[in-house]
Amino acid sequence: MSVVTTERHGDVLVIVSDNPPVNALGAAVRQGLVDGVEEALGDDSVKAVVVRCDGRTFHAGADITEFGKPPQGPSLGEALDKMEAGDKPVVAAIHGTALGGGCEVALACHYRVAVPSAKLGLPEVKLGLIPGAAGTQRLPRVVGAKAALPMVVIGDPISAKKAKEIGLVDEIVGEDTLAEDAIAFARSKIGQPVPRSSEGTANEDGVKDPSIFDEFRQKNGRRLRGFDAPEAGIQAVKAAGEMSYADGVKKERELFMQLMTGTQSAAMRHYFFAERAANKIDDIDPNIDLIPIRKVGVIGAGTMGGGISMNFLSAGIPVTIVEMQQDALDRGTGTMRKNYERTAQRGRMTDEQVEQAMGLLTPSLDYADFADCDLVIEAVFENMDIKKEVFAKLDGIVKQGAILASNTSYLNVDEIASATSRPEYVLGLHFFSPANVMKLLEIVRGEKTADDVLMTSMKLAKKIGKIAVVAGVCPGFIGNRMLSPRQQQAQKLIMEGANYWDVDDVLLDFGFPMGPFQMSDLAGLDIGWHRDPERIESVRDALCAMDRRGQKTGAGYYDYDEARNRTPSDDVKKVIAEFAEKQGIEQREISKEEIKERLLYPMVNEGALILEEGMSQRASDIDVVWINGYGWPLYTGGPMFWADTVGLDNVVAGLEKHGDRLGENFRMSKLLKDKAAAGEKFN
Ligand code: 3H9
Repeated sequence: MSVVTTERHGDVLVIVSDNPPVNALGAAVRQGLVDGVEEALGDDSVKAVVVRCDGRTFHAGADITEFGKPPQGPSLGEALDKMEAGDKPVVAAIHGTALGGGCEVALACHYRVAVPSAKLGLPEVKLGLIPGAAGTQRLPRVVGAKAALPMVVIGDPISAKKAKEIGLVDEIVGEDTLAEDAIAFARSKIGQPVPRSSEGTANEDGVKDPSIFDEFRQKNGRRLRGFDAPEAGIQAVKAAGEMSYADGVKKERELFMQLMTGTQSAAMRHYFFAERAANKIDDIDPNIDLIPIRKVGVIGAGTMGGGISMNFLSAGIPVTIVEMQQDALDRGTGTMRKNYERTAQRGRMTDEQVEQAMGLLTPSLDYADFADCDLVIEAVFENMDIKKEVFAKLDGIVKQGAILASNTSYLNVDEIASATSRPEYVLGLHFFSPANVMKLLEIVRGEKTADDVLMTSMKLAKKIGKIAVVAGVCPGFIGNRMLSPRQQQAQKLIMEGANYWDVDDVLLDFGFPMGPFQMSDLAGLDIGWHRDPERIESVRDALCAMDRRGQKTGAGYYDYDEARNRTPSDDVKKVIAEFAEKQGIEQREISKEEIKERLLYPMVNEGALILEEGMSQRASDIDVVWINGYGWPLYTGGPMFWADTVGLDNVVAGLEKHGDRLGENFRMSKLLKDKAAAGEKFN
């Protein structure tokens, strides 16, 4: 059956697309839309048209899987020009998410009606693109440049209500009566001159006050740093005010094509599919029966335990949180409340929602209160003996069939599981700090973890808004295991003479939010310090003894001014040089190129080892971990995709070139070497 069909309702022709799952605008759909419009225009008895979709959503965009392949059938732009050009009113009937090309379809229609739950948006920027079917030219003409900017440049969808407020939607219709209401609306417009988005004049706001563009750049500069598409989006929206519609469309096309053929968009499209692939567990039936999770227990009310608890409370799942001492419990729950209240102050939660969430929390000093929990997560001190003690205790208390999870970031989950009589119910749920904010969740699959336990955890992750990736049991799992060689290289590099600020700057320039030495200063150098100023065994000991304990003392690796701006310190450089001399390491000048290669290539190698050992299901999972947990720049696609763009042969050659400098622990991955030799890629 055709993916696009037409239905007659008296004098109204309804064009219906049905292309699951998201009614993406593939070649067949575009052709169907053109055919439908031609049918309407060619038939005198048709007086108005409705464009609608069956299934869960209005068109959610162009078909991303077609990108990079030879174009087929009519382009979306051509189809939409046809749709807009006629004199019979065309009404878009929107439910679900009218995104990207879908929003452009709606814009090309003369009118738009939507159900209250619908969302509209131009998320192309999240794929490293801008809209490519005149969205950047029609939208500002309908809603004004000021309202169009965030939609094109940030790309978050807006609600139907907001869309009505800014003039993008003409009428909100009944949630369950969209089809009929859209037909009635279309009929009410018969005989009236049709408003064409391409002829709108709302874009004049940007001509009258061109400062809105710079203001927008300034306000969002940090968030958009390193990305190419946002600036292209700003230019396209600006062009909508300065150029004729036809020239504006040409400009949009130029910018779109530049982005489409660039690496950033390829990387971001890779990430789009990577995030969805990470959800899938290769050897488990996705329809397996899940364990109902109605109540969660959390051990530890510190930063981690509190943050973990908030995820469930926010999702409406009751949490019992247990601490050893009343004051620690009070402090922990107090912090959780404060965090919620701060969110409410920022308008992202109502006071009622704060009370609702906190109302689901049961603080306790007694493990016995975990008895009826369906999932218990421990977030206690990172020490194997303590963890095993905790799990043995849980095993005796928590009902059979419940999941027991460790938030360990490093330890052997199989060994932890061995402390229980039910290792198949044990797994790792590695949250990242702050756990109520960070998106990533590493789910560590133990040797004996049961399939339903793993799948339940995956689904639960989605429910609490996390991006979950499955990792196998190995020290540090995926994320911290790959961080380790980078940290080792950073330390080695400064001993060999690299400026520590160059090490930070290389990572900043690459797109990380922060380098390792800035990070140490921010966290505080005295974390885990023995506190004996006489005992100086490392650079860190020396700095702490000098009372350079990080940002909080105004100095760490860097000197800090009042505004916390950093300046490199000669004193620190000297301390490092003295240490190097003591260790017999000769210092030399080290280029930024070498720094970059020695920080990043060993990470790729570690990722390859992780794959080789089956600790990650697929290379793209590793990319998802590093982008969401460690600030790896999205526009490079993650470490493994980035390595593909560098060329695996270049990565191997780089690693071989640095040879012994990589340290005695360095072990080249066979998988990496083989792939490089065969001219293959990870993705
Ligand atoms: C664009 O429109 C360019 C234009 O300006 C014109 C150019 C000329 N294409 O996310 P889900 C798949 S750029 C192909 O799990 P949800 C997805 O991979 C596009 N496939 O569901 C998954 O497959 P699988 C602008 C797509 O309910 C399945 O559908 N639009 C597309 O959590 C279900 O997806 C966007 O960027 C697509 N466009 O969320 C919107 N979209 O089951 C992108 C989805 O095999 N899409 N798939 O893993 C989304 O944001 C979400 O999918 C959506 C649904 C919110 C719609």
